[in-house]
Amino acid sequence: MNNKPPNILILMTDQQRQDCLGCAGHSVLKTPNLDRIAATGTRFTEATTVSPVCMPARASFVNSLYPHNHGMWWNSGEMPPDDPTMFHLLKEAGYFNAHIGKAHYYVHEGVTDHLKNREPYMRARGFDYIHETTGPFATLVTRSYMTDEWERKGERLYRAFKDDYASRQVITARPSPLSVEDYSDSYVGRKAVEFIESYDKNQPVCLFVGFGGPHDPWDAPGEYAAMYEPSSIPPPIPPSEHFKSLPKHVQTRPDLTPNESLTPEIIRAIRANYYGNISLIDDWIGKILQAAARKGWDDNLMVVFWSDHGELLGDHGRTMKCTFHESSVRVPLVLSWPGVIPHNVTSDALAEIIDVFPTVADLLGLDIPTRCLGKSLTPLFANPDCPLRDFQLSEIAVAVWNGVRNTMIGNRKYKYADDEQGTGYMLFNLEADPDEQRNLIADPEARDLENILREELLKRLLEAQYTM
Ligand SMILES: [Ca+2]
Repeated sequence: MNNKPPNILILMTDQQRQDCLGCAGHSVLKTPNLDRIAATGTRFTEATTVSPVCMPARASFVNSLYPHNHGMWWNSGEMPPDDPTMFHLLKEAGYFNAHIGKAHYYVHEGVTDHLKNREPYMRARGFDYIHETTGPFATLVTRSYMTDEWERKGERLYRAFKDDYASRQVITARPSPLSVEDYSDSYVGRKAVEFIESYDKNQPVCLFVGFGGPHDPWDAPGEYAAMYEPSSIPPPIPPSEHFKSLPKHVQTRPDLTPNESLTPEIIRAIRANYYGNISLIDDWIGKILQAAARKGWDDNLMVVFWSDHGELLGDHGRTMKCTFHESSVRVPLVLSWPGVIPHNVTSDALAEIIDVFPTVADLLGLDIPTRCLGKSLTPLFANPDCPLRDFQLSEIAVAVWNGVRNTMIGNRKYKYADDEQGTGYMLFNLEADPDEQRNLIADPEARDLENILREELLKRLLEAQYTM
């Protein structure tokens, strides 16, 4: 263990699938910089989100609790002011905490007209430097330093951005009217580089960089929109017969855009554009790592890379997330700290995104707060076969479908989901059916399996009863 505290970079993307990394064996997508982080660290191939939607997942990441603990089951609510976060712990340990880009720990749309008005909220969650941006859709209605810059440029950039979005009522892939330089992920990447270059405090720093992409609406700009040839794009998992028996929120995009517009051509086009957006972010991650190296940080640098949830991207005839299918709940998760975390290692342990907080605390030699419900991954760095947990838990309530709470439990072999009445609606044998084509919930021969998984689900919920 290095005795000097490392600088920490937490790099996150919004809505990036677990399989969308070059180092995960993707057949088309190239992510050389993310691959480099993985080569210098440990990549968790089976990591899942504890909620397949923005705000609950992000709140859970910073407080290591599940949605049923912190109360945010959807993109609504706020983190309680006295809720200790990973950043409070780092601050107590002497860190200067900076946030650049999308945080989304409170509602962006309709609550404030400019994100700078919420800096006291962010400060109360442990951040010392705050430069927030909205995700793509909230940018239509909520201003930020990014939209200020667009307006300052005087080229009607903000107007062009809004007009473009207004014309995307059906699912489509089309380059943003913004240049590569002005595109939101370039803005976030550039601000992160500038922060690193100008950092002059005599404190270790934890810099959280939140990219708003590759979240839809599939508007990667300029050359990135043309980087991947649609005809080379791997096809989606087809819809299956059982799909129509699933709850409405599983069948349909929460924003109600009809799935019928998802033709094979559109799916190839949105996939190609999504990959282009990931490549744009990957290029910026390369520049951020270079800036850190120029500053001498790479002598002792911890890097965490993760995403809040996946993206169906045409799988099962649907886009976006909010379901418990693999494409939606599995996320990339990489931790790197050369000399401490084993390099070029993959682990298939059943990690959850709430494990990062206790892992970072453990690696820094800090006491893990007892209320953290995630598990430290550090025993896996010494012994990759060390048992972690038997099942992963994920929760969501989709507001536009009456907010019914849904809970999932799963591992590499099985997956089960039910609603708040305890009615099971999803049961997959992932070993026999990795594409989740045969829902066994109504299969009399699967009753015993369903009962076992429901019991495991209840056990996990009993183990995680902390209430705010
Ligand atoms: Ca998200």
